[in-house]
Amino acid sequence: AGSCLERTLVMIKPNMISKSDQIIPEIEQAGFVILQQRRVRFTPEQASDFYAEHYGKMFFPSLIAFMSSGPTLAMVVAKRNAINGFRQILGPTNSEQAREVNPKSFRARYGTDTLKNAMHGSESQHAAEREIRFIFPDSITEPILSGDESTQYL
Ligand code: DGI
Repeated sequence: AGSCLERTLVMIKPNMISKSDQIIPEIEQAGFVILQQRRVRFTPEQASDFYAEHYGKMFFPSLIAFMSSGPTLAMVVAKRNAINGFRQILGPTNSEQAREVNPKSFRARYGTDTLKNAMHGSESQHAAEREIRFIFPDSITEPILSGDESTQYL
């Protein structure tokens, strides 16, 4: 463990989908392999399901409105330690904080604030598995979690 090949779900959110041609090569240059890619237009109901853990919070209605305001580009990307590795280059949730603590991060450079933070990256192995299945229901469903080399899929 600690260096196993993982998949994570990355999304370019509606406010930055127009920058996809610029952002995608940056993801690849950071060593991530894009395995699957899909443009989705979340309905409010789908956005609510995707972000169900935040139901009831103050920002939930604005989050759902934002995520269903236009198309999103979703990708399954792979790398060793992809989940934590992508969270690193993604930066913190709040784009303004990202500009302070990690100015090179995606959210620092492309995000506006906490809500319109440009991109998504799964935050745990459990979340990655769930989110990949949510967006790519036909995706490989074998475990991606184990450190056991025999479970690697590439
Ligand atoms: O995993 P993250 O996207 O970094 O953060 P999260 O899972 O805690 O929250 C999901 C999204 O919900 C986040 O990308 C933007 C929105 N959000 C989270 N916390 C706040 C928020 N939006 C507002 N306006 N205020 C918040 O405190």
